[in-house]
Amino acid sequence: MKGENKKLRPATALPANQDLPMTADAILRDFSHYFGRMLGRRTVSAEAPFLYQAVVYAARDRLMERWGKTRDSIEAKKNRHVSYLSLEFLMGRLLRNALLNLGIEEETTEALNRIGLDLEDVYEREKDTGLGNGGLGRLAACFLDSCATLALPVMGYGIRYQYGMFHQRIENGQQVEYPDSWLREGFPWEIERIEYTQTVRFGGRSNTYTDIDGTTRYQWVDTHDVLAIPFDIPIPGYKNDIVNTLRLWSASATDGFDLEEFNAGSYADAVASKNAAENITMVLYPNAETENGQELRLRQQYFLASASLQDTIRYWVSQHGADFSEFAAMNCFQLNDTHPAVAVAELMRLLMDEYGLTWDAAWDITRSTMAYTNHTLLPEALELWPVSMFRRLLPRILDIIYEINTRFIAEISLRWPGDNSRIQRMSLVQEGSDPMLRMAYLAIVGSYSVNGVAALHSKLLREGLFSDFAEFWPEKFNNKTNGVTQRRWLAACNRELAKLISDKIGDDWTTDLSQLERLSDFADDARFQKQWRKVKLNNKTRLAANIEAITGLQVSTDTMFDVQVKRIHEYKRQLLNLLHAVHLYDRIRRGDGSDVEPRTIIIGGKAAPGYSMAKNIIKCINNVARVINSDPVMAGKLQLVFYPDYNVSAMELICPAADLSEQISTAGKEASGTGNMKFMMNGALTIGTLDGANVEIREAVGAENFFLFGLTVEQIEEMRGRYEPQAIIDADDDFKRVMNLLDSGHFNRFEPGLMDSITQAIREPADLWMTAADFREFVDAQVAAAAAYADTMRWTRMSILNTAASGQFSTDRTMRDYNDDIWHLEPVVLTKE
Ligand code: 26Q
Repeated sequence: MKGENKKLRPATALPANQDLPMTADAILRDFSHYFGRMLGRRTVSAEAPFLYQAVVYAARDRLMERWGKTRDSIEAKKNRHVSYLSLEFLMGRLLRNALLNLGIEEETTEALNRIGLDLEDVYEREKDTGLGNGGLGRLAACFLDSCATLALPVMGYGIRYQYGMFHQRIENGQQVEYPDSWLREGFPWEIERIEYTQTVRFGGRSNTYTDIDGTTRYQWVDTHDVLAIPFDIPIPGYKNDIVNTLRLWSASATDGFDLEEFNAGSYADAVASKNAAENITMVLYPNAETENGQELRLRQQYFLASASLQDTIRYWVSQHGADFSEFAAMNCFQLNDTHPAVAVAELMRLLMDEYGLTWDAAWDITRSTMAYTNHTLLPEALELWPVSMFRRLLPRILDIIYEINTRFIAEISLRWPGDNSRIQRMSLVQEGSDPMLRMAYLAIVGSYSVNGVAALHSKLLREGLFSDFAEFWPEKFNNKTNGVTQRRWLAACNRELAKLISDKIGDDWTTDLSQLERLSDFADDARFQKQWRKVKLNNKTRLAANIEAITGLQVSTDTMFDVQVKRIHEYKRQLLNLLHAVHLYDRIRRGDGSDVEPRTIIIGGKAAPGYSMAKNIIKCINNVARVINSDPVMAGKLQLVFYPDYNVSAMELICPAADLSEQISTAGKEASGTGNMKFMMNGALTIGTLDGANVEIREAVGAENFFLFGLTVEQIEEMRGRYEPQAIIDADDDFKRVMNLLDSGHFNRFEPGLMDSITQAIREPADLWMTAADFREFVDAQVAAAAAYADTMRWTRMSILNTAASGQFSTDRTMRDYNDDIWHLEPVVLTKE
């Protein structure tokens, strides 16, 4: 019998299962099977998670078939493919998107209706997968949707944090963080693939030895090893039967973990010490760009990089043996910011130490497979790691980075002999009493492509932050303007608008967003305008109900919904928005509000737990909101809402309901922004500075349909050193009154000093964000926006034109651009059985 078994080929596929029918009948049958037989439940109640889980399993079966076929087709063709390495994938909920992309939303609705259930309630039962902080993480999620839809063989690699982005509650106006235990009730989308477990090493020391050919080789010994266990999540393309993979790594202790360090008597302590290994993937860092340096964070980064690269190499060797001559032609690693940049050195290590390649061969491969995307212009946000920490945690990786640096400096010296200051500027090591590794420079030196995320951002990278590198390697630098997926951010989140659009121009826009242009023909069509307004009103009513449910506030849908939702950060200038709210309050209170257009100002976002200024801003917004909302004089004119626990699902409710989108960062600070695109697509108008992708949004929609204000990047730079905010305040009566109100304690009667930090920041000549400089133009732009809103026909026209012009902000376009210039992938063609 044993002999018989051995004759089986090790990887024989089972005969393909019959395709599951996509009918309501079949879905209901499978739902009942999972609910009753697998989950073992009898009575259906919408509150319990089981109902939702059984629906997921029924959908997942259908994904599973397509997943297998996609994998087979990729393997058969030996297609080139991309690994997208990211510490964050902010996926949000998955069910609605999966049903939409599978094309079975109606059938599933019907199936559940038959047993008296509502699919919308089931959707609401799903927790957000909050494995990201904000824009960068959500961008990765939109990329995955578009790659699957374009049939591009792209696999996401990330970390399966046990705790995702914290939940925010507002207690006494202050942010309080609560853990996000999103896995507690189980996560039915994932498949644990223990067969692809990898081992990641930490600590120990680097050793040299001479091999049989007399070559000096390196060994990393006495390490503390941690297992990386992959969990796969299916990523369906839109109605194309493609299912790609998001692979998330979870840390687990090896059986021998630290056992040797304990004597026999403390066996229980030794087993308990497994925690140290498993901590690596315990929690997502909710940091602001500028907080750096936690050792556990470095462990996470290396853990992701090493496990993912080993996984790719394992697959390569299974297909090609240990011949790496074609590896670079078939693989690309896209680094989502510098967070996984240690992959540059880890790939070198694996190729040299594990597979015996020479430095030059390994370096050729590394430099032609790694590509780096930068997401920030704030110089203080560039990642630096202490050399000392690397030496302790990743000694062999440090050797390799030093060697990369030595050779790189030799290259610079050849081009600019004797230019020592240039060498110091460009070195991967920032010298000092505590020398630091510059991860962005490692990423640039080790990559064949470096891109920014909006035209302005990429230009500023070349001219500023990375100018030395752009001078050395101009051909590496390029731009890839961000986008968002219209499947989630229009088709799924705004079904009523989606239907109105499809009724007018057909539904090709779901995979070709440029089709939306055709809406501009109807911008002045009175009947269409009326329908357009009706949809917006319904969405506002839906959001108003949600706001009332979570805050108790009743907001009036007869007002302009003026929205700013995003992480709280000084550069995003929620404070400028607050100053405007106080200004409107002041006008109305003084009886000067007869021409103030009624508004509901909605602000939402989380502050990094250690970012005290951001937390103060939240507290101040809440204090001002309480005064405004309880003043009867404001009734019907002005409301201010702080929307708590802002996340992906909240945005799905918020962006369809917004009239005005606040994109008011200090010019030159917001790399791109992507919320701006979601709002535009859903017919909101933008009030914004010339920053990030706002520049391209304004070009696309036309200056007359965009409320521009504020200093340009050049003017901001020009003003530094001679900025006098107090003089600006003194010269502006409106501004003076706003500051007087804030100073007077009007918003903090029983909390003396509360407003001091923000009023000081505004008056600070060294204020990096120059909030005061843009106050007057911002207020004037708001007046222009209010006037436009008061003219219903004009506003509706502008709203339609914004949606119509949003075509280029689809991640389908972004992914085509990445593919044309960086990846060069062939779309997967599904092979017939
Ligand atoms: C840093 C140190 C330690 C731990 C975490 C971090 C960390 C985490 C997240 C640093 C940065 C981030 C996220 C950055 C981010 O979201 N950037 C945004 O990326 C978007 C997509 O390109 C842009 O649209 C935004 O402009 C940019 O701010």
